[in-house]
Amino acid sequence: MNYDIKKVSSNFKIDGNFISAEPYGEGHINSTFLLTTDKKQYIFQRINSDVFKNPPEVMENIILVTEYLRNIIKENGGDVKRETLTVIPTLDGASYYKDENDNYFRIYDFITGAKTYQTVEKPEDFYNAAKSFGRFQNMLNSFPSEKLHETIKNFHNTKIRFENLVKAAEKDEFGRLDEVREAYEFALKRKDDCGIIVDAIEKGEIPLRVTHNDTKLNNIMIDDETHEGICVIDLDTVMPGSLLYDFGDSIRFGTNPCEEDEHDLSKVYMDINLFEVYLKGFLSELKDSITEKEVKLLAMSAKLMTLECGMRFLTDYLEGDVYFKTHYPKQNLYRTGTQFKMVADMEEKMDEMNKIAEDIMGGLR
Ligand code: ADP
Ligand code: GN1
Ligand code: MG
Repeated sequence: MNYDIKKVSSNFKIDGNFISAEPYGEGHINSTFLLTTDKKQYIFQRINSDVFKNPPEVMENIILVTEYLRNIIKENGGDVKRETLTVIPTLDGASYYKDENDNYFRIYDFITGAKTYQTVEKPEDFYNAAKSFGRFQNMLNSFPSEKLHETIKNFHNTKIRFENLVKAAEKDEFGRLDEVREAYEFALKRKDDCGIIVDAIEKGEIPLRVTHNDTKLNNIMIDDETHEGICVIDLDTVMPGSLLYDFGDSIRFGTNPCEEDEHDLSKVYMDINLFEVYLKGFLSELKDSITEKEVKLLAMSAKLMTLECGMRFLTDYLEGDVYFKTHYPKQNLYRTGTQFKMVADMEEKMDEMNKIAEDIMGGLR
């Protein structure tokens, strides 16, 4: 770590005197710390500029989106301090600080009385998360999408994710292909699936909307008392996308009863009850805007987002673990294993999943 958090934070308009900064949370991308002063707590982050090539554009998006949300929350009589992120400005009034080593930093108000979860502990929490992600999408319905920068190009282009995996395997820079052959072949067999959403967007069969694009359970703060999904966080990838990306990614992460890097794959499966619970919450918010075609692709999107994420973990393993944070040597390989086990299980349950989606939507029409 080539930065001193106390020194960096002195460039921001924070309340009180610095006491400590401790690593915080389980995000895979940014470096996150809980910053404590003698008055308040904050979230201090070093933005990962290997992943986000243009951090100022990321911050521009976040300011636009949070200001937009703040107005809606105010109109609805909500609590703007807890229901969206608050960016703490620098002494110069900027949304980020860049140091002499080209590190980019930002500070958020710490949202109190709520936390994020790594796995679903209570189905109600998952239902509430679904409602919040649905509401988030609704609130951004009329947001002028042309104002948003594409913070990561082709983020959910599953076809390109597939091509990247093949390139990494062909290069096999770290000599890991033999070890991952089975997983690699699993992905190769599903090449034709990769175009299902991307092609539907290209053909104009499903709409582009402003979406979150990273809707896993630990990107939503659940209130400790009411268990409502109080605030959608991690807004780095808010950009034009498909509602199916947001739905599918929540199912990928939340319906797996285990951690994302579970070693014992016999414990990993897609909990279809949780699929139903999430779908009910999500559609209760989006029933009026979701299209017929999107409804037909809901179940498939869960599989595709899981396949895509598995391919990304596998690509990163083949490329020497440079993208996702890892805490031990084969973590990306274990993550790949859980994703592909989930994909296989979803394939077996696909008819049932589709029927659940049709039934829930039927009841709401
Ligand atoms: P990453 O992009 O690395 O996933 P996140 O922005 O999601 O980083 O932050 C990592 C974790 O830090 C979150 O999962 C959450 O637990 C916590 N966190 C982030 N922002 C806040 C906030 N404003 N208040 C409280 N906790 C937060
Ligand atoms: C990353 O940043 P975080 O941990 O919320 C990743 C997502 C993956 C997810 C897998 C910007 O999310 O796309 O689905 O890990 N974010 C980025 O857990 O790549
Ligand atoms: Mg996150």
